[in-house]
Amino acid sequence: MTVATKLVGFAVVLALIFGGAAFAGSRIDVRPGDDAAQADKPGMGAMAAEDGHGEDAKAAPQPVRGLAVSDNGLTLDLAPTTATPGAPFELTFRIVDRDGRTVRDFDVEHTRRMHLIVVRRDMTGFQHLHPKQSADGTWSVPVTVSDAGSYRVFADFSVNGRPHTLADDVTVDGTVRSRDLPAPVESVDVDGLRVSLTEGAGRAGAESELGFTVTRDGKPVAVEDYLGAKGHLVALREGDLAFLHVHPDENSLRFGATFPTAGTYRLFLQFQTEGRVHTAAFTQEISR
Ligand SMILES: [Cu+2]
Repeated sequence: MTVATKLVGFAVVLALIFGGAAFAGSRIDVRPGDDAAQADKPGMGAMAAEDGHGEDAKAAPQPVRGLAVSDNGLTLDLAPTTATPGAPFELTFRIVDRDGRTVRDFDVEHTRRMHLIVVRRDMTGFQHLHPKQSADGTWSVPVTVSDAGSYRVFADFSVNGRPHTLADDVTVDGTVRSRDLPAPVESVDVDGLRVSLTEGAGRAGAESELGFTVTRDGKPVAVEDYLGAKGHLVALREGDLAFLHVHPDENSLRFGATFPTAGTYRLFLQFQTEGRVHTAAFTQEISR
C-alpha cells in the first residue's frame, strides 16, 4: 500500500466513523460547530442552537430560514417548476443529502412528517399542504393556483431532531398582476368569522407574543385542535419571504415569535372550527 492510498483509506475510515454528513460539513458549512454538535448528540445540540432554546444559544440571533434551496447539508429537489393558472398539477419533490441520496426518514412535527407552504411572491394565494411520500422517498401533492406569478414553495420538516425549511420557486405562466401588501389592521374577516390580533409584536430581535381571538357575531368561537395545536402561524418577511419559525402555545391562539429585523411581515394564522380549517392573514410592522 502506498502512502497515498493509506491516506485515502484513513480518510474513508474517518468518514465512516464520524458520518458522511459531519465529515463533509467540517469543510463546507459556513456555520462552524453546527454539524459537530449534530454528530455528538443527534438532534438535541443542533436543535437547541437552531431554535435558540439552548442556554448558550439564547443571545444568538434567531436564524432566518426558507431563503435557500440547500441548507445544513440537505437540498430541496423540486420538479416541475412551471405550471399553468387554474390547472391542477402534481408538485413533486425530494429532499436529498450531501451525497445526493434521497432522505426517507423524517420526524413527525405537528402530527405530520412534511409541511409544504405555497405562496405567491406578493404573499397572496397562501396554501398549507401535506404531501404524501412514496416508497422511494419522493413527496407529491396536487396543487392548483389561480393566478399567474412566481410562487415560493417551502418544505418545512425535521430530520434527526433538527428542523429545516428549504425553499424553491414555481413559475406559473401568464400575465402577473401583483398586489400590494394590505395595511396592518386589528381584525380580519374570514369564512364568516372575525379574527382579531389582540396582542401585537414588539421590536426586532426580541421575543414577541402574538395573541388572536376568534368571534362570530361578537361571540367567542371555540377553536378545535388542528395538527396537534389550537393554531398554526407562519410569518414571512416582505421582500425576501424569510420564513419564521413560530412557536405555538398548545392550548390557545398565542404564539411566541422573534422577528429578526425591522420591516413588514405577513402573518398567516391557521385554525379549525367545526372541522374546517381557516386562514387569516395579517400584516405586521416590526420596529427597530
Ligand atoms: Cu402542515
